[in-house]
Amino acid sequence: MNNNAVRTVRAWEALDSRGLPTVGCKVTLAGGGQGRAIVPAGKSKGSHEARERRDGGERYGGRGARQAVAAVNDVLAGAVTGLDAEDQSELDATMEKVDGDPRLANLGANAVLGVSLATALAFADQSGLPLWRALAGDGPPLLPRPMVNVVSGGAHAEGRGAHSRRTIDIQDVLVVPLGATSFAQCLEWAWRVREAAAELLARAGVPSGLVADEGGVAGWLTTNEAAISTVADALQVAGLVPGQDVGIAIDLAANQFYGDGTYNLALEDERLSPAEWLERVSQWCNRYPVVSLEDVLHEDDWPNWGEASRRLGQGRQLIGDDLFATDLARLKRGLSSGVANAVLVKPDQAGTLSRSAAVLKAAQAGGYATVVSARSGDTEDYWLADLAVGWRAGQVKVGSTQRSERTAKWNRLLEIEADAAGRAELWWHA
Ligand code: 2PG
Ligand code: MG
Repeated sequence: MNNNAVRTVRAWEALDSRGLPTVGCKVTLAGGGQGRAIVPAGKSKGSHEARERRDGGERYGGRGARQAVAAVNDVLAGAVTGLDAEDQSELDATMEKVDGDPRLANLGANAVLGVSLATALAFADQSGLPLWRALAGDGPPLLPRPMVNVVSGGAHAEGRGAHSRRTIDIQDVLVVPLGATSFAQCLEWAWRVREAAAELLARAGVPSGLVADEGGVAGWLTTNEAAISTVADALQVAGLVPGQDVGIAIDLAANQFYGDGTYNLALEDERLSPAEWLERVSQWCNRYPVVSLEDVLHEDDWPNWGEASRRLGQGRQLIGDDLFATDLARLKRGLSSGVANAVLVKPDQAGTLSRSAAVLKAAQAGGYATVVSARSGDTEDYWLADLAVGWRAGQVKVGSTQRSERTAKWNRLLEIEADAAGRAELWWHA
């Protein structure tokens, strides 16, 4: 019998970093290889993502994952048992067929992804290889350059406001250590900036110990721009050259404050037309060393995305997250109309590893940059780090330099770099 044949598949209800239920899954192969994965979940989700299955009812406020777990144990296990774990595309295609819905709404994308991931890990284990090596083949690893969260707002800091103080509308202000020459140095620089930002806020009387979902400071600020200027000031305090050593990245997550055709900043009590909003973002880009913008507009605001790409995408990374939703058809629309120039790749948005890899490859073939990303509700797993290296993605976004579900991925990347003993490459040396 083929050692790589799937022998058993078992799922259970696990918890993510927000304490919400998710799917844990273990796959064993005929040769004894094992893989285990826990599925992450987003909060600022786009409407074009694959569909998670949630139980409803009273348990966990309706967020239970028992139905998704049952879908694995009662349906998917039977469908994939005996399949060759080396053939990830066949395995994923089989599950897509059994589900029957393009967005995997019947069994649940959380069920399907659990099996997809655990099988990839089981195959790597069976082969005696780390997952990244099983995906990348020979050659030194390409470490991704990280984008690291410093100040958070929007859905990621929800509930962190108090009295009349609110958190910012834009979701994440992050740093990209452009000039660092190793992954370890990237992290140390990002840590320095986060420390300096927290210190600056504390000195200004803003509580900085309050941590958002991804480990960034849940800043109580009076304007959205203050979050960006704080990070820009923190770069100087940290002794790093803005725009050269370290650039600023912003995930606007504009879906979250879009309504009735306008972009509505609650903090400033402003309702901006798309043109006014783009003008505002463009001013921020002129004032601060902004090297990357994500979800600058609503996910279906295609005409304005075209305008944004012409206006803001020159010499700057423009990432589609909710816009592309790790969906090949949406990415192709972007590629053919010149919308954005980079894609965020989140396996749970796609529902299978094969779909995620196809989006990544199509983006790279079309000259778009690729950023493999965790979710705001993540887990202690580190397979995402292996995917970023194995797929040669170039960039990774995992959250801040604290909270164990974040450091699990950073620690894995540090380990891969250390194991390579000086042979690892870091994407895009300055
Ligand atoms: C994002 C992600 C990760 P969420 O918007 O890029 O930061 O957030 O998982 O809540 O969608
Ligand atoms: Mg995003």
